[in-house]
Amino acid sequence: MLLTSGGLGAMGFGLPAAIGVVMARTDAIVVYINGDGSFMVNVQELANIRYCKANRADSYLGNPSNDTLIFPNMLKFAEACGIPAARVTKAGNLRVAIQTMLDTLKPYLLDVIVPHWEHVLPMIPIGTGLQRYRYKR
Ligand SMILES: Cc1ncc(C[n+]2csc(CCOP(=O)(O)OP(=O)(O)O)c2C)c(N)n1
Repeated sequence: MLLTSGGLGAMGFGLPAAIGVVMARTDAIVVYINGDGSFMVNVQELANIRYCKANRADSYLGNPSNDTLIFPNMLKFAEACGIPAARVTKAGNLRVAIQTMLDTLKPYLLDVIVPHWEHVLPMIPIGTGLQRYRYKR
């Protein structure tokens, strides 16, 4: 079976489409062929390939107290793109890490690991907007 977006089709189609075929046709060996530019459009789906065993309302990205279990390894993404990067897992190291980032004065990735039980604030109730958080003098 050949699945294709066709000539002049949408870049980025291939990798998610290949994942879909793997899910639908568990008996098939799926080969995904793509240009590097199109691969980059949805390259984050590589993480999805490892995630897809369960549905979750939040993402569990490994254990911050064990660097080798953190997934995906954002530092390697940055390295692959030639961008300096650092990771912070403890709140006490955050200030220095941010200062290092700001002092770098060029593209820099700071991967700040936040415990998954932290809330995403502000919570915006359905039907309202951000207006109520607007800064008032
Ligand atoms: C979403 C989207 N944006 C832009 C284009 C126009 N476009 C067609 S081919 C192409 C370059 C594709 O590069 P790559 O995936 O590396 O394949 P190559 O042809 O270089 O082997 C572009 C920008 C497109 N088809 N889809």
